[in-house]
Amino acid sequence: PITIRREDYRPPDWQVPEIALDFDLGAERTRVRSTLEVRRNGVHDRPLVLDAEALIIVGVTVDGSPVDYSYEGDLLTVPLAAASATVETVVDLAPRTNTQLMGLYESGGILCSQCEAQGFRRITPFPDRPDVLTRYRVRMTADRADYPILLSNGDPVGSGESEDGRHWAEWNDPFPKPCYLFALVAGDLVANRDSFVTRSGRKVDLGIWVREPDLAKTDHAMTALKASMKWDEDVYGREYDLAVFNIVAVSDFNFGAMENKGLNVFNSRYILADADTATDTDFDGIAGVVAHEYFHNWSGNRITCRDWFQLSLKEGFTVFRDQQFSADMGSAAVKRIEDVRMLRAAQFPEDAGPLAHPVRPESYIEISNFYTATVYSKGAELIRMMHTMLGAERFRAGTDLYFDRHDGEAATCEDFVRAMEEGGGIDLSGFRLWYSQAGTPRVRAALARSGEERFILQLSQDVPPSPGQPEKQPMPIPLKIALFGEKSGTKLDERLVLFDGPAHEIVFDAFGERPILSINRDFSAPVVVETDRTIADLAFLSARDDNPFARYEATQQLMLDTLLSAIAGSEADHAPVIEAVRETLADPALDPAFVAEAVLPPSEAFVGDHMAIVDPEAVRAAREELRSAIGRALEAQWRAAYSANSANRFEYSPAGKGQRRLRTVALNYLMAAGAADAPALAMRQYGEADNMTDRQGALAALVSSDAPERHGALAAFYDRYRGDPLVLDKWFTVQALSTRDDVLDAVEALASHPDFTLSNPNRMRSLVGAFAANQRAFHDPSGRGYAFLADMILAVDRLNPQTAARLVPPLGRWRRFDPARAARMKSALERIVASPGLSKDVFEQVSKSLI
Ligand code: B3K
Ligand code: ZN
Repeated sequence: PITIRREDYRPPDWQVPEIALDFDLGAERTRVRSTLEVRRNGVHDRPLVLDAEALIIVGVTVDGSPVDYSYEGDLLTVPLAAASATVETVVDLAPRTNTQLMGLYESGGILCSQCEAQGFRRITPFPDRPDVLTRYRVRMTADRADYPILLSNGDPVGSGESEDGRHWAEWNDPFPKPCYLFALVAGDLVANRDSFVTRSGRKVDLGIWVREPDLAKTDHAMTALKASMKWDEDVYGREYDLAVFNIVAVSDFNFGAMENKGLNVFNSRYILADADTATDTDFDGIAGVVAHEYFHNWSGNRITCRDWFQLSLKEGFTVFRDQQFSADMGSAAVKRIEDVRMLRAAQFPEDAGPLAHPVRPESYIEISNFYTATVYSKGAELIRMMHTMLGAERFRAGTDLYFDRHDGEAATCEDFVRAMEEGGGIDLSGFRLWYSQAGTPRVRAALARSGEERFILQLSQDVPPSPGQPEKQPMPIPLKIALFGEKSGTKLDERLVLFDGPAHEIVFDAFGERPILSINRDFSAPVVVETDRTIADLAFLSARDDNPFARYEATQQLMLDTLLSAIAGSEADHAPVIEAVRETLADPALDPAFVAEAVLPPSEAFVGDHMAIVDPEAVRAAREELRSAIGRALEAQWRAAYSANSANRFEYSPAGKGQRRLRTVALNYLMAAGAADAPALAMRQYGEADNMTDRQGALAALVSSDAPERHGALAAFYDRYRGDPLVLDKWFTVQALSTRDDVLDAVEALASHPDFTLSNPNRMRSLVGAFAANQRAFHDPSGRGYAFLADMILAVDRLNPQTAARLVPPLGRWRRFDPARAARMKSALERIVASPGLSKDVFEQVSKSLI
């Protein structure tokens, strides 16, 4: 396979200012006639080379005459003498047999397209690269009975009947766009319709298109869409630019959703929700993804990426924007905690492993493998750091300049940074390292007394080596810090420190008492911080820090330190953690949503990440012991929290969400305490719930227990929801994530369940993805978990390489485990890479994981 390098970027040989597409649609066969106006770009004599993957070429003409083209190795080469020409291609494709879900495919009877990153070449021959910007006119003809609705980008400009029960529609998108933003949908769909009036007074027709039985589950997405449109006007001054905005939900989709211009296509799990079938997390996810895709209209579509190495230009920025939106719509503190938890669960391990890459990668074999936590979530942290250093107002001046200067262009990360420098008035020369250096910086912070009166904060950093980058330079790290008086409890100092050398000292004058350090408040930088703070210091901050994130973090650190020393074999002292949890539960100033986050111990994976060699059994045992100790010591408090938070009517509101979350956390502690009535409480919660959050919470608690009730609950859940694929996914997931010892047997059996299928990415991930995230079960010493995952990767790869490749990273972490496990993980990888007919997606991930 060929490696593509960032340094090899060259502008396109040909531009395509206009395209007219004519689709004769059918699930078995679709014929695509495509008319390209092409223009030679610069002075050269190279032919027109179009990307074309898995297409049946019916004919090619230039200015109306047949031409001697060649089609080899996914490239269609057309000789062209003039500086401009009209090139027409006619090709056939077969949507029904397209299991990759890239290009034009069929999902539940709907024909839909997915082009990012390189799917357009599977629809029609085209220079499939994001720096070719084209105006699209699209005509679709299809059977009216099967496909009454025909949608594409932009505005509808005409429709009518044709012969034999077929009909047609035409759409026109006035905004030049890269081909990855092209979309087409044909199907038997109904819409939730609404409208939005922009701040300049233009009316936009909104439609969320689904299959008829799902219509009642689209209100939440619509509310989120309108809120996003308003928010982007208020916060970034960005107005929507077409008369129509459509969203379509489909059940077979490789990832979350796609921001096609004026026609977003969504995985149905990020659209459909009602109280009975969706959890609060689902509701939040829907609002976040609807906002994310909508925000792409400016950060991605109006200004796109010059090449795929710049992916974080649109993704990092847009994730940051959706995070800000969700923070504004609910609890900012809880949102920050959730985002950091995600970053640590997915991005930190990626950055520390064989697939580590900079936010702006230098090379790839398959670009689909680079839609990563690093490009997305770390990319968002980079934007956040700029926001922190500039402040909201100057940050806005920077984004205004960026949008102004690059509107209608394909831009680079460098363009964004320069706009921030000039618009915001800041020097970001050193900051650019964040785009080019991989690896999570480690910061050491020690607060020491110097003489009688003064204190010195000593900071040092190092950035660990990563593949291809053995030596690192120190990074500029914005650290929000504060000092609290140990005796008075008051805040003695608070500032933003820009730490940009290998080491740095800050001197504080007399406070008259010992200060306690609060650092990386709000998680101002995506780094690992090690401090010399004592258990008492952490307990102090856990009870009194006025920064909610820092307060949460102190409790987590306290729990982590406790777990790590238990794992290391010392007598586990649970008392400080229990006291911290007791205080948090008793603090009337805290909202339940925050409390629920703060009292949960860090995940098994997170604890494992802090060990030299991960010991999954020891982590599980220590964590379960701690949970049980907290449960027993505070049983009365958990009972009180459980009944205080039993709302009797579902309401999707920050307060309602917080109560439900804390209630199930309390239930889990009562289960961990071994309270005799806990399974009965769970069963009652399960039976009485008027919402999925409570029901799933109760089910998950039971499924991890030995309570005999668990069988009945699982069976009842299955019977009730077997007809609803998104809910059935949850049934697979709770079993795959169970903490019981027999998970592996259960998962293997579920893989043969009639409702399991490899061809639906949601279902596949609900079982296989969830299982690989269950540290103790996946890393069963027998190696069965690894063999199971390898089998799944190979089976899925034959259908859908993108989805298969995304399952590889858990096996790539073999260096983090003992020699016996590492050998088994490696041999699973070796078995995969030795298999004939491997996709380049899986090949890239596996071969890099073995180095
Ligand atoms: N831009 C798409 C992701 C496309 C993934 C292609 N493998 C969704 C998003 O980030 O908004
Ligand atoms: Zn995105």
